[in-house]
Amino acid sequence: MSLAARSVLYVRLPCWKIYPGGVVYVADYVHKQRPELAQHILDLAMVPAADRRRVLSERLERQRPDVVAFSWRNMQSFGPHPEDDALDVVMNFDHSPRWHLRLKAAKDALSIIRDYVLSRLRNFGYFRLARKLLPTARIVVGGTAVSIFAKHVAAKCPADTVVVVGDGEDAMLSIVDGFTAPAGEFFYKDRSGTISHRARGEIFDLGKLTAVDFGYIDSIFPDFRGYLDGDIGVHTKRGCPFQCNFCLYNQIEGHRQRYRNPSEVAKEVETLNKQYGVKRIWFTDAQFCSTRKSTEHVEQILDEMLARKTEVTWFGYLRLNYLTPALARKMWASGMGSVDLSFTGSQEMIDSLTLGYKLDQQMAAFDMLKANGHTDQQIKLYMPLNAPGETAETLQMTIDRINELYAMFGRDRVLPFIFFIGIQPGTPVEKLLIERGYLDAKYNPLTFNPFLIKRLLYNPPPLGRIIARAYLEAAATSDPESEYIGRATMDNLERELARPEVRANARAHSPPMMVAAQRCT
Ligand code: B12
Ligand code: SF4
Repeated sequence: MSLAARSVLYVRLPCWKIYPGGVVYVADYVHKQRPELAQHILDLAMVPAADRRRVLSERLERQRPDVVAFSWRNMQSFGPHPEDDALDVVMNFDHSPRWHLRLKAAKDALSIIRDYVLSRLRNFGYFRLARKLLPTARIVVGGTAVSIFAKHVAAKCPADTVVVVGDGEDAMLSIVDGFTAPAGEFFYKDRSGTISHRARGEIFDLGKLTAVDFGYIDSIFPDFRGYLDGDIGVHTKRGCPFQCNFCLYNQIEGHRQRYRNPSEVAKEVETLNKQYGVKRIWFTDAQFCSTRKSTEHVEQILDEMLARKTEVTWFGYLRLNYLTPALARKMWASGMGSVDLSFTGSQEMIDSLTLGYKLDQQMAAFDMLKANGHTDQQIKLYMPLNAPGETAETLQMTIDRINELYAMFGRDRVLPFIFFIGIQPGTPVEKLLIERGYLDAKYNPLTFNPFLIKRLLYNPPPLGRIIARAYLEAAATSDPESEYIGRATMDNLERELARPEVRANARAHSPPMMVAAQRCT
């Protein structure tokens, strides 16, 4: 296809119901540049599983778009936590003292793996269907999952497919313009099946992302209104300059932080709130508030939201390095619904994970949040338990700090999330675990092998077993109505770690401490 396209069908591939912010930003941007282009969004997450193939083929036949653009969010989605059945399954399978629970876990694990395998195979099947029904249409695939595994995806795509890595706006514009002056980063499988790669030379300026025209989105996306009673994702910036050793967000978004105009962000929130009745916003940045500059940017956005009197509850991943009392007050006043952040209670683990902040500073920031308007909001602690470097002593320090937070905010309001790091491709922790022989250098991160999948969820002995038993005991004995499982788990863990023989055993079998790969500042 060398001519500019006249029509695009965006197909959001199935995942758990979650607002498809990525494809909305792409469609909105392309529309503002090429208003004459006909665009439509079909959201397969909103179509019952049994009907998806039929609905897609009917749409392709009826609409016959020049470009079929798929958006793929999750591909390797194993990151089980207490709100995900998979955590129970993994814990029971490896560590339950009862054989019948282990057997049941093995059965449940097979069904989870089956869904995992099928969802990936079905997605590739949708690409082939598009190629079969529309032999001359250009196929495009983008989204977070693709950004991580682009090369793998390109190898399995039909001919004449562009697999876009990272920001999709400029790449998609160049594709609808005829793909004669390509932009962005992508892999292209040409008509002969040869794959080429274009690295991103230019940087997409996020200042170009004006407030989304939701009237237009509503007109091309029939399921848009089906999301309005939940969390709507709003992006304020892209990129993260840190390198926490387990994280690949900066591979997806880049290391450099790029910002949207605060008043455009606030306008977007205002329109969602006042015209569409949206009450909950998720700021979908890798980190909503992290560096000094991004903290100033956040403050400007909150100032704009306060000036516009938006009435929303908002959420986002936070780091509290540069919090000030004034910003804390604005966060609460503008509707921050909970404090969501990575948490580990020892400076040793913060350094080992290269998280790049001081624990004392983080605890002082909690004090600041408490003193400047906290009422009943939850404090959600995403704890990378038993990551490389964890010892019985560092775990105990984490428990001590959580106890301090209970005293500060009230026990009921603090939610320690029990989760473990997932080893992701290209991260420092992956490199380290290959060096240590925990993983084979040639392992396949997209494997369907259940034992390797389990291994990618890092929770090794000796602490792994102690944590798992504490969790399983909490699941069996605590009442979810009156006690949160993460709190009960940490209590059990504290009791276990107080036993001298448990500590001695943990000490004797601990792997060596991780050497910090790179300190972020
Ligand atoms: C914010 C976020 C969340 C929030 C979402 C809040 C909300 N209401 O939106 C919460 C905390 C709820 C969440 C939950 C989960 N998440 Co999450 N999340 C993210 C995060 C940080 C940002 C995603 C986002 O919305 N970005 C903003 C939008 C604007 O960008 P985008 O979608 O990437 O779209 C851009 C490009 O991808 C591209 N693009 C997108 N579509 C298309 C289509 C075409 C045709 C083109 C050309 C381009 C294109 O262009 C867009 C604009 O530039 C990413 C990591 C990251 N840094 O990207 C993880 C991420 C997407 N999440 C991930 C996972 C695993 C999950 C969970 C499964 C975790 C769990 N175990 O429960 C759940 C699943 C949720 C679900 N229902 O599916 C993984 C997916 C990994 C993978 N390889 O499959 C990621 C990548 C994080 C990771 N671990 O690496 N998540
Ligand atoms: S601060 Fe760390 S965990 Fe957060 S996005 Fe950046 S690298 Fe990832």
